Amino acid sequence: MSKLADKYASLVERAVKGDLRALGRLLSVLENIDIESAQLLEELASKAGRAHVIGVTGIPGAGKSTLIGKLISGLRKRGYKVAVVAIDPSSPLTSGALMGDRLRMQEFVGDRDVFIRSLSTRGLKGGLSLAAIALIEAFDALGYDKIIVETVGVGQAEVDIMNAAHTILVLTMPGAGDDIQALKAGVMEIGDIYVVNKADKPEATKTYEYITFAVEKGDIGPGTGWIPKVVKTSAVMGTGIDELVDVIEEHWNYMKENKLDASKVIARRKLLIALLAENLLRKALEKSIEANSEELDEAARRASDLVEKALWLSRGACSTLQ
Ligand SMILES: Nc1nc2c(ncn2[C@@H]2O[C@H](COP(=O)(O)OP(=O)(O)O)[C@@H](O)[C@H]2O)c(=O)[nH]1
Ligand SMILES: [Mg+2]
Repeated sequence: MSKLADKYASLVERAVKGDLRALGRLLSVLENIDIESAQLLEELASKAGRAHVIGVTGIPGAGKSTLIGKLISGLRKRGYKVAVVAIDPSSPLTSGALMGDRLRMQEFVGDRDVFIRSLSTRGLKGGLSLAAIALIEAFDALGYDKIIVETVGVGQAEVDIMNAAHTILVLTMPGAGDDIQALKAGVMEIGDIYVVNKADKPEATKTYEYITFAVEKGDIGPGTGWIPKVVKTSAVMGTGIDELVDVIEEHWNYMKENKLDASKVIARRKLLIALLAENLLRKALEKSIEANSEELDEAARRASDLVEKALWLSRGACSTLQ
């Protein structure tokens, strides 16, 4: 391990052993990346690439957080270690929604194989896409089998993050989205699985039929050859969850059988590298105003290393995809 990363070695070691406080600190370091922690991230990323990343998106109020709570239980029953990255569009300090997410996830306090992290869109020095992908790499390296990412799916960062997911769940609810335009916004049209949540409401049948029709017509879908599945759930009543977990597993198997899982990881790494290089250089340039040329040199060296890695990855990606 490099000298710089020595500083974090014991944190990583303790996190691997299941020390949740150490894990929390490690994640804070990664969320606010700098030259030192970039090296830590690279080392973690070198151990990652195995986890199944599940993106959950849909308009606010569709029931994403509630459903994720149920999904965690469903995945835990099947023996998986689960991490959640919840991206909240509002401030960490004032947001009731963030508190709500935490409260709803309280039932998992004490389960060492579940870890939930909320990221705010504000206050992250390196930006949201970078922080979210860094967390995905870290959870993956630390042996989490399923990493669930919740976002509202609008905005470039949210699109970046959903593109880093192997399986995209798009949540709709009765009444919302009974119009193709609603499904064409952001990443809504590239869902692998469409979930009609709030199926306890009678209007759910109409929404289910509507989405099934759009899928059959080929209006929506990921374009990978996978025909999207449409599933009805009631996160509140806990119905449809087992079926949803089955479909998520089916999609994961499809990705692996068609060797699409590795290409998703490569795409995620390329984005990570690009964001890191951009970030390191920007920070160093800002500092160069204070005439700290040593740090600028170091950042330039690290950025050029990163560019080399990106080129190497691109060549790797070509041979994987051919
Ligand atoms: N009737 C009904 N309400 C639900 C269901 N799932 C979530 N809700 C409610 O919808 C509201 C928004 O849920 P939340 O999980 O915060 O949605 P998010 O904004 O998509 O994360 C809350 O009041 C939930 O209790 C469901 O299946 N049926
Ligand atoms: Mg939510």
